[in-house]
Amino acid sequence: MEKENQKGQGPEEKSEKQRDLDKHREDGTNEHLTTNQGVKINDNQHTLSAGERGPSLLEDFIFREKMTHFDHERIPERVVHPRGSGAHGVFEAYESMKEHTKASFLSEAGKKTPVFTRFSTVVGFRGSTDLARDVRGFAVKFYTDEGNYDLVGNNIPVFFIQDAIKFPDLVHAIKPEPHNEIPQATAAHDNFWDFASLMPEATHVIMWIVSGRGIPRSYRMMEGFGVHTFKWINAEGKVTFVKYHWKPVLGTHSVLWDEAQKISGMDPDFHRRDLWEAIDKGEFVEFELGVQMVPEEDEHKFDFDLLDPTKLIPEALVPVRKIGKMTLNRNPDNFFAETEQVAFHPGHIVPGIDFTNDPLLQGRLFSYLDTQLIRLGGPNFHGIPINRPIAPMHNNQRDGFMRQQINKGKVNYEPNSVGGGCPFQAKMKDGGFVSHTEHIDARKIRARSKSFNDYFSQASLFYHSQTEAEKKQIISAFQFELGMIEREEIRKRMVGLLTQVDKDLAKQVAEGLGFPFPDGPMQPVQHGVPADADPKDYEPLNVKQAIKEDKSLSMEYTVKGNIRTRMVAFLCADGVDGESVESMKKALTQKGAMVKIVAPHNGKIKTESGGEIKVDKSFATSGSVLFDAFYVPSGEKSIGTLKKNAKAINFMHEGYKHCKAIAMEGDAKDLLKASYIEHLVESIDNEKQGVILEKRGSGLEDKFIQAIGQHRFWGREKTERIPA
Ligand code: HDE
Repeated sequence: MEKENQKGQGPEEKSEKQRDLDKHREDGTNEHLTTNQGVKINDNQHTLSAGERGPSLLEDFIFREKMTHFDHERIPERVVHPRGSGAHGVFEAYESMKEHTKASFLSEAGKKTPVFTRFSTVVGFRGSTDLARDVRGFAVKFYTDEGNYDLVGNNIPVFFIQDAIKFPDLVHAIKPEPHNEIPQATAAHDNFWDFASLMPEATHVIMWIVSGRGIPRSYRMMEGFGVHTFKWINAEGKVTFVKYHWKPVLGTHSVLWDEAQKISGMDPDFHRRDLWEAIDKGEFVEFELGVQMVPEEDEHKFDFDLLDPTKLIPEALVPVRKIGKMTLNRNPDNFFAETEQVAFHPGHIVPGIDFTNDPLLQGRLFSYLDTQLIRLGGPNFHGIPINRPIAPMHNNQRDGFMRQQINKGKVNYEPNSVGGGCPFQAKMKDGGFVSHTEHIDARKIRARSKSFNDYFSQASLFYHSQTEAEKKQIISAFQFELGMIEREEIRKRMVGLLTQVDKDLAKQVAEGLGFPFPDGPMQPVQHGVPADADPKDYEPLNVKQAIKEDKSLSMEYTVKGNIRTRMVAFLCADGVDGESVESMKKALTQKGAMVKIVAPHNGKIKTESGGEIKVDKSFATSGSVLFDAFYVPSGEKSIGTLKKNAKAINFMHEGYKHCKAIAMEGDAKDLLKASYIEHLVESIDNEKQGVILEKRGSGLEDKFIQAIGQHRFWGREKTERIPA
């Protein structure tokens, strides 16, 4: 058997990090089974025992080693973001950013830096569904030539809280409740909404989570954000504030909540599988890195505080400048060794980049190293292959559990003369890291600037920037989330907060929850305040945003027309017209879409002309929610069989209800007669609404490709009446 050769980077293209990892890669193909000491094992089937029916012997070092290792296989999962998926790749700078930062990896056009990226959900445990309504983590480790730089971001640009000291409360409130560990991977329970309703600063992020952003279509189709404002420093010491953005080349897309719930049952690894399969097929994953730059002197020009992590800078005010591209092109060889053991830390920065005084970021700088100590078992986690920098590493840190490095020499202190002063400090001109010498003259206090008290204006901006279809989803998401809680007073408090965002939104949510919306004022906004503080200091500021809406906040205006890696189901049965299958398949795959044959049974189906087609999925193991679009090829017998198959009919109902592109060739449209959607299809302008009913040769393929590129057709009427 040949040793496994990973798809992705060929040996000649291998990055320095890949060559570094190669030293640790192990492949047992054509090798003997051995103990950890390298002793070849002759019998892996039986424990050493006293006779055939006698007791096992303690001296069996082979058994003991194997069992002991197994007994210790588990490590604690991450306290947040435990479920994730990772991939290797490369970052390539588009242009030199030297004018603004001395960071070497951004210093010249075309410069390449290896990366490892991990996407994650936040709340669910390691084995939970990918489709939870949640924030997604988007953490990138750049192995730069000046040391590792970690950009540990999320797919939502704002956070729940303004101060790190509230993080344990937030996480306790959102995780399963402590007495019975219910519910899993969801915020839809009393504790979270109780907390949120008392933390008005969370309102903005909540608006994002209840929108489609909380249920992405794919890790490859979501934006990423650094969230905090960071500082860039150039060689002259000049500061520029930056906000980071990752823009997916395939656009930003989501699923609907009804789909998310069903996918969670059918394929809880949906996002994990999607990422893995795309890379495995050579469909590498691309994100452009963008920055919003604000000169230091403009820090106070905005009607919000740049240090407040519950605020974004609207793109309409400061455009995003695209400065490079990340391409994820290689799956990990081993999930645990790489994806589980990778240790991100916002404190891993390189010269040219620095922190701001965002109080959330400041707290994170403590938490990440602290958590790795328990999660990865000690202070030497930087020596685990996936975490090691490619930049040389020398210092006087020594010992500790699982030390990998063999530090040579007599000297382990500094200053020293015995070792000639080595390793020596680096001058700034030689790349030595120097913190930005910000002037601070302050009293020690526990308080926050009043400029942080605008809790609602950007939540309103977000809501008002959504299309009608997106607003509808937000309203029904609130109705679901708040409908799941038991305490009426929490619901009312939340609706009270929503009145600050948009009255009509609050009214519709209240209606769905079944309580009358008060004509008069709702109860005042409540907030956790320090014991001796004056609650007036926490009252919301009434800030008017400079703009009323910003298109970049709606997903409607994302990239369209690209159907690469979109999943299209072909509904077929015995007797299908083989040419109808082949010509559509050819047209779609030429554009990069993925086609799966879905049929009543696994194995093969026969075509009208006696040929055979391999089935990818049976109706028993599949469903419309796993696809972006579906096509029904012609073939009288095939259509006749599908008509009698309830799962096939349900497939169509769901696809229609979820506003996906549909194509039916020739007599295939007869299948509509067996469905509930026949009269709905009649009442709409089919093509405009993504239902293509044509014969081959009349532009069927092109029209279908165009429709898939539109992703969803919100104008379909009465979809809520479809029994699916
Ligand atoms: Fe994290 N966060 N976080 N977080 N976070 C962790 O670190 C923490 C925050 C983010 O794929 C933990 O290694 C605090 C914001 C990602 O391995 C922990 C606060 C953002 C990941 C931790 C925040 C993030 C983490 C758990 C508030 C977006 C997964 C395991 C002060 C900008 C990284 C670990 C991966 C993971 C602490 C808030 C992103 C406990 C205290 C804001 C993507 O250290």
